[in-house]
Parts: sequence; structure tokens; C-alpha cells
Amino acid sequence: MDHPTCILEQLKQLVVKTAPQTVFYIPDFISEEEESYLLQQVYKSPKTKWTYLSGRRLQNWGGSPHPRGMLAETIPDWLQTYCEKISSLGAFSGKTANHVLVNEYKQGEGIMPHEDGPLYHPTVTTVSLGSHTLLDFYRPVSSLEDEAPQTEENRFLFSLLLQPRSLLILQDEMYQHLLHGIQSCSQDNLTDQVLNLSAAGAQLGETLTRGTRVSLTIRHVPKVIKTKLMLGRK
Ligand SMILES: O=C(O)CCC(=O)C(=O)O
Repeated sequence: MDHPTCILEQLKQLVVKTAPQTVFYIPDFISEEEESYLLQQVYKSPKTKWTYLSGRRLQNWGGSPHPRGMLAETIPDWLQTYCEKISSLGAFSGKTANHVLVNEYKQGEGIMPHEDGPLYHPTVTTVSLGSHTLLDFYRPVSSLEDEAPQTEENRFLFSLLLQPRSLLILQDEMYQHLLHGIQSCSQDNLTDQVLNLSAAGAQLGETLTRGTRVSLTIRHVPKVIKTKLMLGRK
């Protein structure tokens, strides 16, 4: 299916202007009914679908991205609907998302700062379910020697508040250059380092208590191998 080759004009007003380019934050992208349905589907998936990592567990849908190409697997309808819906906003330059990671974070769990890397089209989109979180951004480790020690704290830049049912779209410098991660903590203090407070309907100085959050990380993997037969070809 064809999709717009750049982000729809109506979405441009949802850009987070105080963040580096480019962040779109869309509150209430899905309804409470859709959120409940998606959570039901996540927890109905076969137990074997879960991979346990330290600090979270995840489901991988669509295949395993690989430099030689991802052996594409069918994405179930309950996720494909959102791959289509987000692609129809123009998030993937006209392409359709073909990969979804479902991450589950229990209260107090998080994910280390990381980059998403070159195997994906340089856009990451995230639907949050069940709880808010703070997504933190960091500059990469610099090769300059005369700088202050490159601790996580020194490299921290700012955060975004991701409310349940919101959609986040990161592109350009936000994807290509900065690292993102989630602190393993149970409560978040909303300081002026959270750049989208008003768009997320929150107040400076508030403290939010996390619950279990499930996120859908929806991306496009450009290099795909359609069938196992292709694997042997150069
Ligand atoms: O849960 C999130 O919002 C972030 C997930 C993430 O960074 C990832 O799956 O690589």
C-alpha cells in the first residue's frame, strides 16, 4: 500500500519545538478501548514469544533485522493495523512499517541508553500502553579527550514524557545522533528538563508513579528477504 512520503501537514503542529529535530508527540493517538484490546493481545500471545532480558521482557514481530536482510515473518492483524495507521501518517517516507518490538517494563524497570542503528529506516515510532514513562536522551560518547568524564549523568540532555495511548515519532538528529533510554525507577519528577510537559498534559513539579508499561516500537526494516530460498543467493 502507498503512503505519504513525508509527515502529514496536520501533524507538523505536534512537533516538540524545544527538542532537537525531529520529535512528534501525539497524545491520545489510540482510545482506551484500543489500549485494552492491544494489552489483551500482547498477554494472549504464546508464552514462547517472550524473550527475557535483564530489566524487561520483549516480543519480536516481523523477523530479526540482519545486515544481509530480515527474513520477513507475518505480523498479526492486531499489530499490522497500527503499522498501517502510523505509516499512513508518512512516518516512513512512503514505506510501510514491517517490524514491531513489544517491550514490557514492570514498575522500576528500564532500558539502557542506546541507538537504534542502521538496520532500520531512520524513524522510530512508539505507542505507549498501560503507564507513562520518561524517555531520556543522551549525547553519544565523544572522542574528544579534553572533556569532563563521560558519565551517563554528564551526557544526559533532556527527557520526554510518554503518556499511555500516546504516539512518539523520532527522526533526523533524534534518531541518527542521540541515544535514548529509560531509567530503572518507580517515580518520575517532572522538571523543566522534560520538554513536552504541556503537550503531555502534565505540570512542572508533579511526581508521577509508574505502573507496568508496554510499548510498541514500530519501525521499517528496508532490507528484507522474502523467502528462505533466497538465503543462499549472493
Ligand atoms: O519502550 C520504549 O519506549 C523504548 C524502547 C526502545 O528503545 C527499543 O525497543 O529500542
